[in-house]
Amino acid sequence: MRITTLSGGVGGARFIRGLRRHLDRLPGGPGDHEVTVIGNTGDDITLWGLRVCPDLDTLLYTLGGGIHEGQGWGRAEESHRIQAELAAYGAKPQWFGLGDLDLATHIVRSQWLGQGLTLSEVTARLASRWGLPDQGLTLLPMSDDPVETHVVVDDPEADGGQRAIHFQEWWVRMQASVPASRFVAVGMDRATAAPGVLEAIRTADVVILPPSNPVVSLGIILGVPGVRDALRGTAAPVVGVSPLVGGAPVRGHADACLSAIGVEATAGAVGDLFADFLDGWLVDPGDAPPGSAAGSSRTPGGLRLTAWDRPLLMPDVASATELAGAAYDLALSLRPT
Ligand code: FO1
Repeated sequence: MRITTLSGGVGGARFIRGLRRHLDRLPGGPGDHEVTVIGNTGDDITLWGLRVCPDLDTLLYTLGGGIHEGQGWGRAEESHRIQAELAAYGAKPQWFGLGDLDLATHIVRSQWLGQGLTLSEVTARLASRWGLPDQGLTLLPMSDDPVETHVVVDDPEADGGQRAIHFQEWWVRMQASVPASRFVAVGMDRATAAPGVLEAIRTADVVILPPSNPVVSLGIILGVPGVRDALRGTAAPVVGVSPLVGGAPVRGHADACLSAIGVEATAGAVGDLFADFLDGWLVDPGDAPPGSAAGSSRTPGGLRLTAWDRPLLMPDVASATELAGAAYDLALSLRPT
């Protein structure tokens, strides 16, 4: 089976790691299922002349076994000697922590990009080092063209009373504490889907949207020309997993992002964001309308909800494997017989 997923950073990566483990346990064994991950690149930032791709790196490290498990980003066994030296020189910014091992990824990616390789080619090389192909995992950036999510915030001192800041500054330095007026995917107007992205959606047997941020991760990938149409047109069942439990994000600042686009922070409202292509939506038991049996309730927009029978949380690999298995089974149940 060919499974295609769209993913942001931490939650998506943990879910896909669980999905891979679930598929490996199925009777046919690991070789029976190929998983393609379309990774968000809107979080990308250039620092000290280096191209940093946080969501792609979180996927590489999580799926390749090098992730800092507690943070969900960056490397395990990390040191920060270079960062301390940069601070000693007064190099800016100092709010984005780059570890010594992580820097090797940015250095080699920047070198290869500088030699003319595409982001897809670079990502394939990085994925090979992390053993993803051997696991039946293909990681594709959503686009080879640079796209950066910027956040428009109110600023009385700025012209017009607003200014745009890079997503990472809003997310990391401000911890999303400043209300976002809107998000702009800078470069999206000139971007095209990376090679294989639209095909992976169109030819999939199953498409799954992990519990990534619906606005700044999945929302950005959906903005890549052709992606949303491919999701609407694919014969594969498309199943998503709510990133909210009881109106709050499981992690990150999805609620701050949703309020910026005027969407209620509920599983149903988020599901309705994708109702034009979703066939199933897995929600926390507390988020299914009261009294509804699994699979029989609907979002306000009419999307069919299926309540998972335990919280959507993924505190460990085993729970991620169970949740991913439930999403996969829901998708299989929606395949035309
Ligand atoms: N997140 C933080 O909260 N603080 C950091 O200093 C930080 C550094 C960082 C470096 C590399 C990287 O790949 C991710 C990093 N992140 C950091 C996480 C990152 O901001 C988010 O994971 C994504 O951009 C949102 O999914």
